[in-house]
Amino acid sequence: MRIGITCYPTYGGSGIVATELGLELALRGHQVHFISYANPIRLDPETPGIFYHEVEVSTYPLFQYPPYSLALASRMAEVAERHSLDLLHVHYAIPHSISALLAQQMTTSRRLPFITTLHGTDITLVGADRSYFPITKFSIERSDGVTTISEYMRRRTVDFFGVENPIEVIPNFVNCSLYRPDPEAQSKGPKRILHISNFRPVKRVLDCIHAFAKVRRHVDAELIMAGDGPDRGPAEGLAHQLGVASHVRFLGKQDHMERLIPRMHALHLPSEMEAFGLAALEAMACGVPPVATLTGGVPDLITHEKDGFMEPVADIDAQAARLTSLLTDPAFHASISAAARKTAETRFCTDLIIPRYEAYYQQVCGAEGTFSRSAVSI
Ligand code: GMT
Repeated sequence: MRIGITCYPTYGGSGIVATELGLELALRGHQVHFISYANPIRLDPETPGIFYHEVEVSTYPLFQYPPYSLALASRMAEVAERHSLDLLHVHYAIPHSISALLAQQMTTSRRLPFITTLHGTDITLVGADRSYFPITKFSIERSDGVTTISEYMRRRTVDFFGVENPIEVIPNFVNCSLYRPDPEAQSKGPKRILHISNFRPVKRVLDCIHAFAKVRRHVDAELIMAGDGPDRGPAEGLAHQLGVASHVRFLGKQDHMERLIPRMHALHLPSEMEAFGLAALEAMACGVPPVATLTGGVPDLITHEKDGFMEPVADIDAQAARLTSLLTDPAFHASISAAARKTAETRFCTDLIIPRYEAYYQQVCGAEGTFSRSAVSI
């Protein structure tokens, strides 16, 4: 098939999922066209089957806010016509879904179906905002297909927006060959706790520092903070205030998480809300047990006390206790680590999940009557 994918190209779970999906689809013989304002991180545009089309947003003195959504719609329609796309698949509802709807209307040669994948904050924060609620609801209702990444997200979308169109749950996935344990790297140096996020308030990064200060009372550990965002400064300040700054490393944005994660001994994900928790899945695939919060779609991924832990949001003591036991009891660590890897392999590997997207594309295109067998390149 010929698929147009649009996502936020910078750091963030939805862009990562969209990029990995595109790469996997290309490997399976599909033609994938990324349409965005920047080349998505993790995307090598030289990959066979992958094409990248930049959206240029011209400014004009009248435009206090340059209309990216309109420039995106124009580019989507142009790419769809020029490359005979079978469908558009947009990640994160606002504004991508509305741009896709416009592109569909601008495509006159045939009907161009579009699928929207809801990732989390597009529903729980942006979509819940008064100014975006109506357009988010409209974008879901007008999509030819809607997927989301956890059963929690499906329920929440239906309950909150009252939409009646079916929403397909296709969970996040991980490449289990790329993300894999590295016991030798783990055996070197001190015990290491990892946090990965975009350091937004919803991630509660300060809880990582508070919990780490408690862990250090029992074990000579390091905290590795990967990513960047508004709460990085406050987290650095808190590390100094609590006297642990020399044991905390802020790495900033990282491109190769598959190289970093296997060296760690635990992942701390204390988020207020997680629609799924892709970082936890990537850690589990590397045999790194996650200590997360009992929130949103996390229970779709983690089985508490078997392949990871879920403690209440803001319960620093409980989270620190779990991290401490993982770092101080090697046998316990080994059993959770093995179970975490097994969960990733048996439930969330690319080989299991990508065919579900392919089947859904066929279903949506079939329903539209636009999808022709001759367009299939596999
Ligand atoms: O919060 C992030 O990490 C970014 C955000 C996004 O929309 O880019 O991530 C959401 O999508 C990820 C991929 O599907 C999910 O794994 C995250 O749980 C979800 N984040 C939240 O719900 C806060």
